[in-house]
Amino acid sequence: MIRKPIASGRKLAPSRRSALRGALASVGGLALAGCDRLSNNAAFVDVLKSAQQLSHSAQRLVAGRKAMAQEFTQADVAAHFRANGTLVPADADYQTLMRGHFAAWKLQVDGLVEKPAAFTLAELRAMPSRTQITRHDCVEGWSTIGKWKGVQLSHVLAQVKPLPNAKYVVFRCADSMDDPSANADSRYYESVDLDDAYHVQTVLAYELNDQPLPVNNGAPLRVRIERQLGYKHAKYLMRLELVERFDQIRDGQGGYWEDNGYEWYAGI
Ligand SMILES: Nc1nc2c(c(=O)[nH]1)N[C@H]1C(S)=C(S)[C@@H](COP(=O)(O)O)O[C@H]1N2
Ligand SMILES: [Mo]
Repeated sequence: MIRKPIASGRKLAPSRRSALRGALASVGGLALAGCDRLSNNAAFVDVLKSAQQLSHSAQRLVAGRKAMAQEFTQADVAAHFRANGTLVPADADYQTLMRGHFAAWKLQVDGLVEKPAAFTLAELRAMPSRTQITRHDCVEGWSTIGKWKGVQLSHVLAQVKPLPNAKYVVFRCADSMDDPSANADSRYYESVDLDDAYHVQTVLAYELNDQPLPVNNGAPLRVRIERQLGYKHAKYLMRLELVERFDQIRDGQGGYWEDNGYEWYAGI
């Protein structure tokens, strides 16, 4: 399901602007090769300027996977950030962590890495942080703008040192999606490739709207994958696993909703 692109009028990030400039320069170069009189022609310059009003999706084609998701201002933040999916994991191990205010919680980071590690919330909070106000788009057709604070996933990955064959990050969550007493593993999970893992706006968020991340929204830690739909933004993170392939995990599609028929790459 592809959602409608955001309307124009947004401010381009510097990296995006220079990519766009490069693209415009080559458009100009091609045209001038055919007719260099046009370079002094005001109408032609207008054509170039209008190219700056390219649709959001065309800009994305120009700038590629590094393009930034739109960031908003404090005035745009919704009074209440809607919650969806699991609201309070019923799993006994999560319930115990929650009762202890997540003091005993740790994020395990392992798989294809040189130095597997486990990080406490205090350790993650002590790392350099990024704050971003973004719009969350759920595949069900609703959106909410919220302010997130967390540590960039790239920063955490730099500490565990992914091996050359690592291609995806698998997010393992605390919440079982059906009867948590069942033996089969039905916990929520997700995965992204390294382009998204190292994206500037991919953060492991521990704050929402200047408050500790509420349980409804994934306490103590959830990931933000700002260029993709809501179901990629795994809540209740317990473990990050670096893998070369995910076709042998669960039903092999790379995520709980993917195993139920949704797209693995849910770009917006
Ligand atoms: N662990 C876990 N992560 C999850 C879900 C879930 O049920 N469990 N739901 C997904 C869906 S469909 C959406 S839209 C967002 C909702 O995040 P929110 O509750 O903060 O709005 O979380 C995503 N991540
Ligand atoms: Mo969603």
